Amino acid sequence: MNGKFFSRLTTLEKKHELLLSRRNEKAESGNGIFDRHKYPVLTAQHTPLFWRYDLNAATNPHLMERFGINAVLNAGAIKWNDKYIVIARVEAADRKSFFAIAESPNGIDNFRFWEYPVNIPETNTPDSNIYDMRLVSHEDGWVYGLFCTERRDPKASVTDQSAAIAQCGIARTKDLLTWERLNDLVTHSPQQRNVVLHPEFVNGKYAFYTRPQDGFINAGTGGGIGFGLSESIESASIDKEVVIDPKIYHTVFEAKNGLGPAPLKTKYGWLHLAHGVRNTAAGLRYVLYMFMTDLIDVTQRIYKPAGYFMAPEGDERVGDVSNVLFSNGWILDDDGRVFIYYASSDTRLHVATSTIDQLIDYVMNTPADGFSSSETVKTLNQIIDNNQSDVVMNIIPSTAVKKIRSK
Ligand code: M1P
Repeated sequence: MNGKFFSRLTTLEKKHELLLSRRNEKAESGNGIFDRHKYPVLTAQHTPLFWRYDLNAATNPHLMERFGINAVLNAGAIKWNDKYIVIARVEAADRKSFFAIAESPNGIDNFRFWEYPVNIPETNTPDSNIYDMRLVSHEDGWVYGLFCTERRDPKASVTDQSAAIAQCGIARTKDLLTWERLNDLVTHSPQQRNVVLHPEFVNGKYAFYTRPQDGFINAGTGGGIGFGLSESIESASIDKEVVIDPKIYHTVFEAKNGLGPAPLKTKYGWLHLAHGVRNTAAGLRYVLYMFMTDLIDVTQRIYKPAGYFMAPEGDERVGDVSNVLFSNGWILDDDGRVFIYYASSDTRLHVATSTIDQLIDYVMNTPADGFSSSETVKTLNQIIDNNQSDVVMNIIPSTAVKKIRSK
Protein backbone atom coordinates (compact mmCIF):
# COMPACT_ATOMS: atom_id res chain seq x y z
CA MET A 1 0.00 0.00 0.00
CA ASN A 2 1.55 3.29 -1.13
CA GLY A 3 0.37 5.82 1.46
CA LYS A 4 1.89 8.81 -0.36
CA PHE A 5 0.09 7.88 -3.57
CA PHE A 6 -3.29 7.65 -1.89
CA SER A 7 -2.97 10.81 0.17
CA ARG A 8 -1.90 12.72 -2.96
CA LEU A 9 -4.82 11.26 -4.87
CA THR A 10 -7.27 12.27 -2.13
CA THR A 11 -5.93 15.83 -2.17
CA LEU A 12 -6.12 16.02 -5.96
CA GLU A 13 -9.68 14.69 -6.00
CA LYS A 14 -10.84 17.13 -3.31
CA LYS A 15 -9.30 20.11 -5.11
CA HIS A 16 -10.77 19.00 -8.42
CA GLU A 17 -14.25 18.59 -7.01
CA LEU A 18 -14.05 22.00 -5.32
CA LEU A 19 -13.12 23.57 -8.64
CA LEU A 20 -15.87 21.80 -10.59
CA SER A 21 -18.61 22.55 -8.08
CA ARG A 22 -17.63 26.18 -7.43
CA ARG A 23 -20.63 28.46 -7.92
CA ASN A 24 -20.16 31.17 -10.48
CA GLU A 25 -21.53 34.65 -10.07
CA LYS A 26 -21.94 37.77 -12.12
CA ALA A 27 -18.93 40.03 -12.00
CA GLU A 28 -19.56 43.51 -10.69
CA SER A 29 -20.27 46.51 -12.88
CA GLY A 30 -21.82 45.12 -16.04
CA ASN A 31 -22.27 47.64 -18.85
CA GLY A 32 -26.02 47.05 -19.32
CA ILE A 33 -25.33 45.00 -22.44
CA PHE A 34 -23.94 41.81 -20.91
CA ASP A 35 -22.55 40.50 -17.65
CA ARG A 36 -19.23 38.79 -17.33
CA HIS A 37 -18.97 36.02 -14.75
CA LYS A 38 -16.33 35.91 -12.08
CA TYR A 39 -14.76 32.52 -12.81
CA PRO A 40 -13.83 30.83 -16.08
CA VAL A 41 -16.25 27.99 -16.82
CA LEU A 42 -13.53 25.66 -18.09
CA THR A 43 -9.77 25.54 -17.72
CA ALA A 44 -7.14 22.85 -18.18
CA GLN A 45 -7.63 22.02 -14.48
CA HIS A 46 -11.29 21.14 -15.15
CA THR A 47 -10.35 18.17 -17.30
CA PRO A 48 -10.90 14.82 -15.56
CA LEU A 49 -8.11 13.50 -13.39
CA PHE A 50 -8.50 10.15 -15.13
CA TRP A 51 -7.41 11.83 -18.38
CA ARG A 52 -4.30 13.31 -16.88
CA TYR A 53 -3.12 10.66 -14.46
CA ASP A 54 -2.40 6.97 -14.59
CA LEU A 55 -4.34 6.09 -11.44
CA ASN A 56 -2.64 2.74 -10.93
CA ALA A 57 -0.33 2.96 -7.90
CA ALA A 58 1.75 0.08 -9.26
CA THR A 59 2.54 1.72 -12.61
CA ASN A 60 2.54 5.33 -11.39
CA PRO A 61 3.81 5.26 -7.78
CA HIS A 62 4.57 9.02 -7.77
CA LEU A 63 1.12 9.80 -9.15
CA MET A 64 2.67 11.82 -11.96
CA GLU A 65 0.69 13.55 -14.63
CA ARG A 66 1.14 11.35 -17.67
CA PHE A 67 -0.96 13.37 -20.10
CA GLY A 68 -0.66 17.14 -19.85
CA ILE A 69 -3.51 19.44 -20.83
CA ASN A 70 -2.36 22.90 -21.80
CA ALA A 71 -5.58 24.81 -22.33
CA VAL A 72 -9.33 24.62 -22.80
CA LEU A 73 -10.63 27.29 -25.10
CA ASN A 74 -12.79 28.17 -28.10
CA ALA A 75 -15.99 26.17 -27.65
CA GLY A 76 -19.07 25.57 -29.76
CA ALA A 77 -22.30 25.47 -27.74
CA ILE A 78 -25.81 24.06 -27.87
CA LYS A 79 -28.73 23.42 -25.49
CA TRP A 80 -29.33 19.69 -25.54
CA ASN A 81 -31.73 17.65 -23.38
CA ASP A 82 -32.09 20.63 -21.05
CA LYS A 83 -28.34 20.78 -20.49
CA TYR A 84 -25.95 23.52 -21.58
CA ILE A 85 -23.38 21.79 -23.71
CA VAL A 86 -20.06 23.14 -24.88
CA ILE A 87 -17.76 21.35 -27.27
CA ALA A 88 -14.44 22.78 -26.27
CA ARG A 89 -11.12 22.89 -27.99
CA VAL A 90 -8.86 21.06 -25.59
CA GLU A 91 -5.19 21.50 -26.28
CA ALA A 92 -2.89 18.82 -24.94
CA ALA A 93 0.68 19.53 -23.85
CA ASP A 94 1.83 18.21 -27.24
CA ARG A 95 0.02 21.18 -28.89
CA LYS A 96 -2.58 18.94 -30.51
CA SER A 97 -6.14 20.11 -30.10
CA PHE A 98 -9.15 17.84 -29.91
CA PHE A 99 -12.80 18.28 -29.04
CA ALA A 100 -14.39 17.34 -25.75
CA ILE A 101 -17.91 17.93 -24.52
CA ALA A 102 -18.68 19.39 -21.13
CA GLU A 103 -22.17 19.94 -19.76
CA SER A 104 -23.66 22.18 -17.12
CA PRO A 105 -27.11 22.26 -15.52
CA ASN A 106 -27.33 26.07 -15.70
CA GLY A 107 -24.87 27.33 -18.32
CA ILE A 108 -22.69 29.29 -15.91
CA ASP A 109 -20.99 26.78 -13.64
CA ASN A 110 -20.62 23.10 -12.80
CA PHE A 111 -19.39 22.21 -16.25
CA ARG A 112 -18.20 18.60 -16.28
CA PHE A 113 -16.48 16.85 -19.16
CA TRP A 114 -17.98 13.72 -20.60
CA GLU A 115 -15.89 10.64 -20.01
CA TYR A 116 -14.23 10.45 -23.43
CA PRO A 117 -13.17 13.14 -25.90
CA VAL A 118 -15.08 13.39 -29.18
CA ASN A 119 -13.96 10.98 -31.85
CA ILE A 120 -13.92 12.85 -35.16
CA PRO A 121 -13.24 10.48 -38.05
CA GLU A 122 -10.69 11.59 -40.65
CA THR A 123 -10.93 12.09 -44.38
CA ASN A 124 -8.42 10.49 -46.76
CA THR A 125 -6.06 13.35 -45.94
CA PRO A 126 -5.45 13.06 -42.20
CA ASP A 127 -5.71 16.20 -40.08
CA SER A 128 -2.65 17.30 -38.08
CA ASN A 129 -4.72 19.48 -35.81
CA ILE A 130 -8.42 20.23 -35.46
CA TYR A 131 -9.98 23.10 -33.54
CA ASP A 132 -12.69 25.74 -33.04
CA MET A 133 -15.90 23.85 -33.75
CA ARG A 134 -19.08 25.76 -34.57
CA LEU A 135 -22.10 23.63 -33.66
CA VAL A 136 -25.21 24.24 -35.73
CA SER A 137 -28.59 22.63 -35.43
CA HIS A 138 -29.59 22.78 -39.10
CA GLU A 139 -33.14 22.73 -40.42
CA ASP A 140 -32.26 19.54 -42.32
CA GLY A 141 -32.37 17.70 -38.96
CA TRP A 142 -28.63 17.17 -38.40
CA VAL A 143 -26.35 18.84 -35.90
CA TYR A 144 -23.24 19.94 -37.79
CA GLY A 145 -19.84 20.68 -36.42
CA LEU A 146 -17.67 22.85 -38.65
CA PHE A 147 -14.08 23.17 -37.54
CA CYS A 148 -10.65 24.09 -38.71
CA THR A 149 -8.51 21.25 -40.02
CA GLU A 150 -4.86 22.09 -40.24
CA ARG A 151 -2.22 20.19 -42.16
CA ARG A 152 1.40 20.88 -43.02
CA ASP A 153 1.73 22.76 -46.30
CA PRO A 154 2.84 20.04 -48.77
CA LYS A 155 4.80 22.69 -50.70
CA ALA A 156 6.80 23.83 -47.67
CA SER A 157 10.54 23.19 -47.75
CA VAL A 158 12.17 20.92 -45.16
CA THR A 159 13.59 23.97 -43.45
CA ASP A 160 10.10 25.37 -42.94
CA GLN A 161 8.32 23.30 -40.37
CA SER A 162 5.61 25.81 -39.57
CA ALA A 163 3.90 26.44 -42.90
CA ALA A 164 0.36 25.13 -42.64
CA ILE A 165 -2.85 25.02 -44.59
CA ALA A 166 -6.11 25.57 -42.78
CA GLN A 167 -9.37 24.38 -44.26
CA CYS A 168 -12.90 23.75 -43.05
CA GLY A 169 -13.69 20.23 -41.82
CA ILE A 170 -17.33 19.15 -41.51
CA ALA A 171 -18.82 16.44 -39.30
CA ARG A 172 -22.41 15.74 -38.35
CA THR A 173 -24.26 13.91 -35.63
CA LYS A 174 -27.73 13.16 -34.31
CA ASP A 175 -26.69 12.42 -30.72
CA LEU A 176 -23.40 14.29 -30.10
CA LEU A 177 -21.82 10.87 -29.50
CA THR A 178 -21.24 9.43 -32.96
CA TRP A 179 -19.94 11.73 -35.65
CA GLU A 180 -19.94 11.22 -39.40
CA ARG A 181 -17.12 13.02 -41.18
CA LEU A 182 -18.03 14.63 -44.50
CA ASN A 183 -15.68 15.96 -47.13
CA ASP A 184 -13.87 19.17 -46.29
CA LEU A 185 -15.41 22.33 -47.71
CA VAL A 186 -13.96 23.27 -51.10
CA THR A 187 -13.56 26.96 -51.95
CA HIS A 188 -11.20 28.94 -54.15
CA SER A 189 -9.32 30.26 -51.14
CA PRO A 190 -5.93 28.79 -50.21
CA GLN A 191 -6.80 29.09 -46.51
CA GLN A 192 -10.14 28.90 -44.72
CA ARG A 193 -10.74 29.25 -40.99
CA ASN A 194 -13.78 30.38 -39.03
CA VAL A 195 -16.28 28.80 -41.41
CA VAL A 196 -19.84 28.68 -40.07
CA LEU A 197 -22.94 26.95 -41.42
CA HIS A 198 -26.10 29.08 -41.56
CA PRO A 199 -28.86 27.19 -39.69
CA GLU A 200 -31.39 27.47 -42.54
CA PHE A 201 -31.31 26.76 -46.25
CA VAL A 202 -30.85 29.86 -48.40
CA ASN A 203 -32.44 29.52 -51.84
CA GLY A 204 -32.69 25.81 -51.14
CA LYS A 205 -28.92 25.51 -50.62
CA TYR A 206 -26.55 25.10 -47.72
CA ALA A 207 -25.20 28.53 -46.81
CA PHE A 208 -21.75 29.09 -45.36
CA TYR A 209 -20.00 32.06 -43.78
CA THR A 210 -16.35 31.82 -44.73
CA ARG A 211 -13.11 33.65 -44.10
CA PRO A 212 -10.97 33.50 -47.22
CA GLN A 213 -7.31 34.19 -46.48
CA ASP A 214 -4.05 34.13 -48.44
CA GLY A 215 -1.76 33.02 -45.62
CA PHE A 216 -2.11 30.92 -42.49
CA ILE A 217 -1.90 33.99 -40.24
CA ASN A 218 -2.27 36.92 -42.61
CA ALA A 219 -5.49 37.69 -44.41
CA GLY A 220 -3.61 39.14 -47.41
CA THR A 221 -6.14 39.83 -50.14
CA GLY A 222 -8.79 37.95 -48.17
CA GLY A 223 -11.32 40.71 -47.72
CA GLY A 224 -13.26 39.76 -44.58
CA ILE A 225 -16.18 37.55 -43.65
CA GLY A 226 -17.45 35.86 -46.79
CA PHE A 227 -20.63 34.05 -47.72
CA GLY A 228 -21.34 31.33 -50.24
CA LEU A 229 -23.81 28.61 -51.17
CA SER A 230 -23.41 24.91 -51.81
CA GLU A 231 -25.85 22.43 -53.34
CA SER A 232 -24.49 19.61 -51.24
CA ILE A 233 -23.33 19.23 -47.67
CA GLU A 234 -21.75 15.80 -48.15
CA SER A 235 -19.32 17.30 -50.68
CA ALA A 236 -19.71 20.97 -49.94
CA SER A 237 -18.26 23.30 -52.49
CA ILE A 238 -18.58 27.05 -52.87
CA ASP A 239 -17.95 28.54 -56.26
CA LYS A 240 -18.72 32.16 -55.50
CA GLU A 241 -17.82 33.83 -52.22
CA VAL A 242 -19.05 37.36 -51.55
CA VAL A 243 -17.61 39.42 -48.73
CA ILE A 244 -20.42 40.51 -46.42
CA ASP A 245 -18.36 42.14 -43.66
CA PRO A 246 -15.10 43.54 -44.99
CA LYS A 247 -11.88 44.49 -43.23
CA ILE A 248 -11.76 48.29 -42.97
CA TYR A 249 -8.89 50.66 -42.29
CA HIS A 250 -8.60 51.94 -38.74
CA THR A 251 -11.21 49.72 -37.16
CA VAL A 252 -10.95 46.89 -34.63
CA PHE A 253 -11.14 44.46 -37.55
CA GLU A 254 -8.68 46.09 -39.92
CA ALA A 255 -6.21 43.17 -40.06
CA LYS A 256 -8.76 40.37 -40.24
CA ASN A 257 -12.05 39.18 -38.85
CA GLY A 258 -14.04 35.97 -38.67
CA LEU A 259 -17.52 34.91 -37.72
CA GLY A 260 -18.06 33.43 -34.27
CA PRO A 261 -21.00 31.10 -33.70
CA ALA A 262 -23.88 30.61 -36.15
CA PRO A 263 -26.14 33.68 -36.14
CA LEU A 264 -29.29 33.88 -33.99
CA LYS A 265 -32.58 34.53 -35.76
CA THR A 266 -34.52 37.48 -34.33
CA LYS A 267 -37.60 39.25 -35.64
CA TYR A 268 -35.40 42.14 -36.86
CA GLY A 269 -32.65 40.17 -38.53
CA TRP A 270 -29.85 37.65 -38.02
CA LEU A 271 -27.71 38.57 -35.05
CA HIS A 272 -24.01 37.89 -35.52
CA LEU A 273 -21.07 37.71 -33.16
CA ALA A 274 -17.62 37.91 -34.74
CA HIS A 275 -14.02 38.59 -33.83
CA GLY A 276 -11.96 41.44 -35.19
CA VAL A 277 -8.18 41.66 -35.21
CA ARG A 278 -5.82 44.57 -35.41
CA ASN A 279 -2.08 44.71 -35.12
CA THR A 280 -0.31 46.65 -32.41
CA ALA A 281 3.26 47.11 -31.18
CA ALA A 282 2.38 44.42 -28.61
CA GLY A 283 1.12 41.99 -31.26
CA LEU A 284 -2.33 41.09 -32.55
CA ARG A 285 -5.34 42.14 -30.51
CA TYR A 286 -8.55 40.10 -30.87
CA VAL A 287 -11.86 41.60 -29.77
CA LEU A 288 -15.49 40.57 -30.28
CA TYR A 289 -17.99 42.66 -32.20
CA MET A 290 -21.58 42.27 -33.39
CA PHE A 291 -23.70 43.05 -36.40
CA MET A 292 -27.09 42.17 -37.83
CA THR A 293 -28.05 41.00 -41.31
CA ASP A 294 -31.33 41.07 -43.17
CA LEU A 295 -33.77 38.20 -42.71
CA ILE A 296 -34.48 37.94 -46.43
CA ASP A 297 -31.13 38.86 -47.97
CA VAL A 298 -28.76 37.37 -45.43
CA THR A 299 -25.76 38.96 -47.16
CA GLN A 300 -26.94 42.49 -46.30
CA ARG A 301 -25.67 44.00 -43.08
CA ILE A 302 -28.41 46.22 -41.63
CA TYR A 303 -26.88 47.25 -38.28
CA LYS A 304 -23.34 47.36 -37.01
CA PRO A 305 -22.32 49.17 -33.81
CA ALA A 306 -18.96 50.94 -33.85
CA GLY A 307 -16.02 49.19 -32.28
CA TYR A 308 -15.99 46.19 -30.03
CA PHE A 309 -18.68 44.45 -28.04
CA MET A 310 -16.14 42.82 -25.72
CA ALA A 311 -12.40 43.24 -25.39
CA PRO A 312 -9.93 41.39 -23.14
CA GLU A 313 -10.03 42.72 -19.58
CA GLY A 314 -7.95 42.05 -16.44
CA ASP A 315 -6.75 38.43 -16.24
CA GLU A 316 -8.29 37.73 -19.65
CA ARG A 317 -5.48 39.73 -21.22
CA VAL A 318 -2.78 37.20 -20.38
CA GLY A 319 -2.30 33.67 -21.59
CA ASP A 320 -0.70 31.54 -24.27
CA VAL A 321 -1.64 34.07 -26.93
CA SER A 322 -2.21 37.24 -24.94
CA ASN A 323 -4.72 40.00 -25.70
CA VAL A 324 -7.22 37.68 -27.36
CA LEU A 325 -10.95 37.19 -26.94
CA PHE A 326 -12.46 34.60 -29.23
CA SER A 327 -15.97 33.16 -29.34
CA ASN A 328 -17.47 30.40 -31.44
CA GLY A 329 -20.40 29.39 -29.25
CA TRP A 330 -23.52 30.90 -27.75
CA ILE A 331 -26.87 29.60 -26.59
CA LEU A 332 -30.19 31.40 -26.89
CA ASP A 333 -32.36 29.95 -24.15
CA ASP A 334 -36.17 29.58 -24.29
CA ASP A 335 -36.61 32.46 -21.85
CA GLY A 336 -34.55 34.84 -24.01
CA ARG A 337 -31.31 34.62 -22.02
CA VAL A 338 -28.17 34.39 -24.10
CA PHE A 339 -25.05 32.58 -22.89
CA ILE A 340 -21.96 33.77 -24.70
CA TYR A 341 -19.02 31.41 -24.34
CA TYR A 342 -15.74 33.13 -25.05
CA ALA A 343 -12.13 32.20 -24.51
CA SER A 344 -9.45 34.53 -23.27
CA SER A 345 -5.91 34.57 -24.57
CA ASP A 346 -6.23 31.06 -26.02
CA THR A 347 -6.11 29.63 -22.49
CA ARG A 348 -9.51 29.33 -20.76
CA LEU A 349 -13.23 29.52 -21.41
CA HIS A 350 -15.61 32.05 -19.85
CA VAL A 351 -19.29 32.87 -20.04
CA ALA A 352 -20.99 36.23 -20.37
CA THR A 353 -24.77 36.45 -20.10
CA SER A 354 -27.24 38.80 -21.69
CA THR A 355 -30.71 38.59 -23.20
CA ILE A 356 -31.77 38.62 -26.80
CA ASP A 357 -33.62 41.91 -26.17
CA GLN A 358 -30.51 43.56 -24.76
CA LEU A 359 -28.37 42.34 -27.66
CA ILE A 360 -30.90 43.52 -30.24
CA ASP A 361 -31.08 46.90 -28.50
CA TYR A 362 -27.28 47.06 -28.46
CA VAL A 363 -26.95 46.24 -32.14
CA MET A 364 -29.79 48.44 -33.37
CA ASN A 365 -29.21 51.49 -31.18
CA THR A 366 -25.47 51.78 -30.70
CA PRO A 367 -23.99 54.39 -33.04
CA ALA A 368 -22.21 53.04 -36.10
CA ASP A 369 -18.56 53.76 -36.89
CA GLY A 370 -18.05 57.07 -38.70
CA PHE A 371 -14.48 56.07 -39.64
CA SER A 372 -12.81 59.28 -38.44
CA SER A 373 -12.08 61.08 -35.19
CA SER A 374 -14.29 63.98 -36.21
CA GLU A 375 -17.26 61.67 -36.82
CA THR A 376 -16.63 60.05 -33.43
CA VAL A 377 -16.69 63.49 -31.79
CA LYS A 378 -19.93 64.33 -33.63
CA THR A 379 -21.50 61.14 -32.27
CA LEU A 380 -20.37 61.96 -28.76
CA ASN A 381 -21.61 65.56 -29.00
CA GLN A 382 -24.98 64.27 -30.10
CA ILE A 383 -25.19 61.99 -27.07
CA ILE A 384 -24.21 64.83 -24.72
CA ASP A 385 -26.79 67.15 -26.32
CA ASN A 386 -29.50 64.51 -26.09
CA ASN A 387 -28.71 63.92 -22.44
CA GLN A 388 -29.20 67.62 -21.70
CA SER A 389 -32.47 67.87 -23.51
CA ASP A 390 -35.58 68.80 -21.56
CA VAL A 391 -37.05 65.39 -22.32
CA VAL A 392 -34.21 63.60 -20.54
CA MET A 393 -33.99 66.14 -17.73
CA ASN A 394 -37.71 65.89 -16.99
CA ILE A 395 -37.71 62.14 -16.87
CA ILE A 396 -34.71 61.41 -14.74
CA PRO A 397 -32.41 64.30 -14.00
CA SER A 398 -28.86 63.06 -13.62
CA THR A 399 -26.55 64.84 -11.25
CA ALA A 400 -23.76 64.84 -13.82
CA VAL A 401 -25.95 66.44 -16.47
CA LYS A 402 -27.34 68.98 -14.00
CA LYS A 403 -23.77 70.08 -13.28
CA ILE A 404 -23.06 70.68 -16.95
CA ARG A 405 -26.31 72.55 -17.38
CA SER A 406 -25.66 74.89 -14.49
CA LYS A 407 -22.35 76.06 -16.00
O1 M1P B 1 -4.80 33.02 -31.51
C1 M1P B 1 -6.02 33.68 -31.68
C2 M1P B 1 -6.94 32.91 -32.63
O2 M1P B 1 -6.27 32.80 -33.89
C3 M1P B 1 -7.00 32.17 -34.92
O3 M1P B 1 -8.06 32.98 -35.32
P1 M1P B 1 -7.98 33.70 -36.78
O4 M1P B 1 -8.10 32.60 -37.75
O5 M1P B 1 -9.09 34.67 -36.88
O6 M1P B 1 -6.66 34.39 -36.79
C4 M1P B 1 -7.53 30.82 -34.52
O7 M1P B 1 -6.48 29.92 -34.56
C5 M1P B 1 -8.11 30.78 -33.13
O8 M1P B 1 -8.22 29.45 -32.71
C6 M1P B 1 -7.26 31.53 -32.11
O9 M1P B 1 -7.99 31.65 -30.91
